[in-house]
Amino acid sequence: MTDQTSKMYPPSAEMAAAAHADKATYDAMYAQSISDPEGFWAEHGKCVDWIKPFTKVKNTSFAPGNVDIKWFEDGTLNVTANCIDRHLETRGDQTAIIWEPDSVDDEAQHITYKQLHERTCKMANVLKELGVTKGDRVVLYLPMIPEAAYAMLACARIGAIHSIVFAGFSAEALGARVNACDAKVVITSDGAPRGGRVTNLKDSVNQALLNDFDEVKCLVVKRTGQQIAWRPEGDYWLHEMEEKVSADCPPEEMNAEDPLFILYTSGSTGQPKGVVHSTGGYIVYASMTHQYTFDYHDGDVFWCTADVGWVTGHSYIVYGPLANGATTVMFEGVPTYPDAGRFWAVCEKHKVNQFYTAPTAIRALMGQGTEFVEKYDLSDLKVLGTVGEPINPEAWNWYNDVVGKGTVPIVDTWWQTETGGHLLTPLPGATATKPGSATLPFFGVQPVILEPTSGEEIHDTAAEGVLCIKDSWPAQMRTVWGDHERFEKTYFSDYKGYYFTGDGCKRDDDGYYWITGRVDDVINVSGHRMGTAEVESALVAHAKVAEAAVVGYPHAIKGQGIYAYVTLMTGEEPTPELRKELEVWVRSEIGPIAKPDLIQWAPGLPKTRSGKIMRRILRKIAEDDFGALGDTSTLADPSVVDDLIENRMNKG
Ligand code: 6R9
Repeated sequence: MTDQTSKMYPPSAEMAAAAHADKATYDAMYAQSISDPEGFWAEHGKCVDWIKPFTKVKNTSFAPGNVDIKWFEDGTLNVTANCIDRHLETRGDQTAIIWEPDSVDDEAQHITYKQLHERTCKMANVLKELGVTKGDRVVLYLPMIPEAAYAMLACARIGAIHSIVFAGFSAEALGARVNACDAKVVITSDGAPRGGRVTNLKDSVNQALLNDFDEVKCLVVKRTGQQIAWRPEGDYWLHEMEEKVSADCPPEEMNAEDPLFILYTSGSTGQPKGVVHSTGGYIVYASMTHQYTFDYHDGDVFWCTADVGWVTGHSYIVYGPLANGATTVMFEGVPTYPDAGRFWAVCEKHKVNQFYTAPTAIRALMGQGTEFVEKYDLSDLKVLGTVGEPINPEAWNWYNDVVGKGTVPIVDTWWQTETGGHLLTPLPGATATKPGSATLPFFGVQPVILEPTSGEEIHDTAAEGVLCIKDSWPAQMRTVWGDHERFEKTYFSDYKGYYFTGDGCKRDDDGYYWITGRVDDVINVSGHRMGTAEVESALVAHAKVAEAAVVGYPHAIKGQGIYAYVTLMTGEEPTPELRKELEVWVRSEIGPIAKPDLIQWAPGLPKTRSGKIMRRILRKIAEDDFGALGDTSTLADPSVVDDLIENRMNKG
């Protein structure tokens, strides 16, 4: 690893001096957070306002059969009191949200904290009118419009639990998630403009609800004014309901451990998991990571380009920035519309100080040339961030040289839906960075590298294996919705006493961490997690498909692409039309992000004698790496592999 570790980018002296933490501060705070977690979090837990202050800080166990995670357990608070009310006196007229619409012809909106308060309270009262009470679940299926933030906060205001379903998911996927958490209300909009095209979200909601979920109410935001089909009963316009309710809605007093939200994410089985996050620990950690990782200061304009349908949008568009009284940018569009300069045009227009995006977006823009960046004044940028997948050094260098002009520090933040906030990340004034490394742990985080087979912790500084975390941090997920056993089994059973991340990792001689990618059957497509089993079950649900195996393969823009091996039912012909049909089928079962990039017809799949598909071999074939298939002696029928290779070479 010497070649990778040789190039270091230390923070500038100005940055180190002005930042919340320089190296000495980071070192001291980190040391305290590990030697005295109780003391450290007792102090930093006060970064939010409590209704009833906590007296207990940490009560957590990763013990097999008894996994239990509680932080600040006797404290009470309300997240919206922290994200809105406490700012009203000092910054009521400051912009809380800058909304940048999809079309450059539409005007941006600047929503002040006072307005945010009013809209959130109104929406909260509308939810109450619809019968929503504390603990009820509300599904959000919305474009990137301010109402998405109001809806999240409105739920938090009254103690309802939101579950956001990415608006790019299909009606099928939406229905499954409404069902899984037994939601009372779905909030959606008429249409959703994105990249100049409009999708009809209400149609998908109707498809999802009409047959099986008549009793689920639907609250509709008017975004485009297009024609939509109304269900016979149970549909309501938000703007009509808002006329009838008051703008006063006192925040509900919540226990620190009450759930704040559920967010479904892919794992190695076919069924997505409902990741449950708590109220107190989550908001403390979202606020603190937002402040330190991005070195956020009062008055800064912060832009995270994620969608609120992903955890990144939860923690770093809405909860973290608003808890800190920031101005947060919410962008409805895509990086390449109307052209590849849009991100930089928006940075210039709104004088963005911290910009946070994904490697897949950087790679896509990198291919379009530097002139799209150079046209714009990016001199307000102070910190650049990345998240979602390992960033390759070429993309890192382009981000650093072309966007940051070599003077803006890059924070490569490693974390997960399950972790609620950053676990490995540089701090801009403290950490010398290396292109491609997520560097060092955040306060309170104890990463360890285990030998994958024995599960032994590797204590040498330089190490390679699976990444686990030794002890809890406040924003750790608390359970899988409705299935605590699955929570224990997924994260705490392979390596006893540790939280297992599912990622492979190297640690170099300087103790820096380098994520090498998932070690389970999860692939990372454009920074979105996709369980191979989910795509497989969608494929085999098609009448003409007998069997399917899905693996990831290297893709220049997406990081990983979806490669599907498909065995057809006897008598079915493998035609180009059928290939198209299967692509459309998977889109409608899961959503466009799950569409296979390549489908290879497979007369047979390589299986062991006990019937297990040998994915290792399928991965190698998909990578065009035929020389290194490894041991194939346990295959029931080794000739299957030769057929697949031959077909792959003929691009069959
Ligand atoms: C926040 C988010 C989590 C998985 C994670 C890892 C990959 C995320 C990364 C990264 C390398 C980074 N990942 N950030 N890999 N470097 N900076 O992305 O959550 O959608 O749950 O995905 O993404 O593999 O395990 P989520």
